[in-house]
Amino acid sequence: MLPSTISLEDYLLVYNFLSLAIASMGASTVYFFMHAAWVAPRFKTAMCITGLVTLIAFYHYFRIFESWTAAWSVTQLENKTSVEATGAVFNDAYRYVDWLLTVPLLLLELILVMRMPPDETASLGWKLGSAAALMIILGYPGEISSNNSTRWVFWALAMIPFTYIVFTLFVRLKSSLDAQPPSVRGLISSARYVTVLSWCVYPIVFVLPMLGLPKDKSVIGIQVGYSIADIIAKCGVGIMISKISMTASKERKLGDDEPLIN
Ligand SMILES: *C/C=C(C)/C=C/C=C(C)/C=C/C1=C(C)CCCC1(C)C
Repeated sequence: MLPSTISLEDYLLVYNFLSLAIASMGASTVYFFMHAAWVAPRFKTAMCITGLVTLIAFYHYFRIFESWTAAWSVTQLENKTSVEATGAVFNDAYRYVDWLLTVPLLLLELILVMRMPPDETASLGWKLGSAAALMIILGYPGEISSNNSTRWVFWALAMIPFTYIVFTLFVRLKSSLDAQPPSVRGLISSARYVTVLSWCVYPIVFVLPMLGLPKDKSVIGIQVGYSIADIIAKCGVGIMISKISMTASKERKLGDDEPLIN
């Protein structure tokens, strides 16, 4: 639920961050799909998935932006500006449906660049993907509640699959490092840190209203916080994945689908 009024600065801060997210997701989508054509065949799936993630987010940010502008009526009369709630619902579900689709795909793109044996890729993909879906589904009832105890309960429940995913990703990406060509080891290691750190932003942003932040400020903090984290986790990590794929593709001539390390 939105407060009945917010300041013009706060309204514009969210407006501009949502707008930045639309631009970042749109531009990244073009960049990733073009790179899918330039990398060696074994990386094409990872690059296509990276592009799908930002394409799905591009659409949802458009809808979130629309929902934000519909939720407020901004009037500027001489030197008096006011931003009042119109009563239209600001739909949090766009964000959660977006995550439900993009988080399992993001995990898959990371697993794919690790280049584990196919059966291990599939089993890890299913395990992490289902844990991610569970995490988002458990977070949603908390997100739409303005009752702090309800929020804490669902936060704590969602933290269980979250901890499992972050821990598994951190350990598995680390153990895959030794099997990677030296030219991409540093990049994979950075992608691992950027992913884990950006993911940790979400459960922190979620608790803003529970830490006694006034309602108008927590609405702003949540929208700006999630938008920044999404840009880093989707566009930033995607750029690292394209860099890894391009670098590793150059290790052998393009089109060669042999394993780089036997
Ligand atoms: C592109 C979107 C990404 C990477 C979204 C990631 C979302 C999370 C890691 C969300 C985690 C949450 C918790 C760990 C507890 C509270 C509820 C959530 C869903 C915000």
